Amino acid sequence: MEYVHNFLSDIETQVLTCWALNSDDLDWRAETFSIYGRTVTAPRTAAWYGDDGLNYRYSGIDHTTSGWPDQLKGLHQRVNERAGCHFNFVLLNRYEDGGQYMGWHRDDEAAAAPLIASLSLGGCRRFRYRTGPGETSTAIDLDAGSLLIFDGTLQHTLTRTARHVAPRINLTFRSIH
Ligand SMILES: O=C(O)CCC(=O)C(=O)O
Repeated sequence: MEYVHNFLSDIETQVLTCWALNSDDLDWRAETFSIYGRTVTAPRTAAWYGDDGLNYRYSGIDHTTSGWPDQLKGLHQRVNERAGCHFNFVLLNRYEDGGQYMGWHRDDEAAAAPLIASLSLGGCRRFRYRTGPGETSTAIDLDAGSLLIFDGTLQHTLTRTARHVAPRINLTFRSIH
């Protein structure tokens, strides 16, 4: 687990946040999952990009890609250099307010490498990770412009909060086989 505070400068963070929150380029989807026969809508929205011709399939949903937008090309390169890895896919999660979240899970699909680099934009939110259910968890408050490099096979969550928080977008860079 490596937390890089101020990975982006304030101005870089502002420009990227403005694009991510407002651009029509981004096709935000409210994904639905089937859990024990019930259809559940995720409490957040998602968008994605990646190298040409990839398909990251998780929770039964295909995520196909056809290249990177100009706004992410330089960032993609810098994240690769910082993490020492060639990421070929980015999943963007958007949390409109403190009621939107991501529950405990592991990113352990055979189709993806375990290393994830997660860039945070917008409102500061609490991330927790632990080795397994019932184990003690560790919290990190993810500030705008920070980069968290972590092993996605650890259990992790983006917690709900009753506090008033600004919308948050995070970009999780991944390597899909
Ligand atoms: O929004 C976050 O920081 C957590 C994202 C996450 O857990 C994931 O994409 O697997």
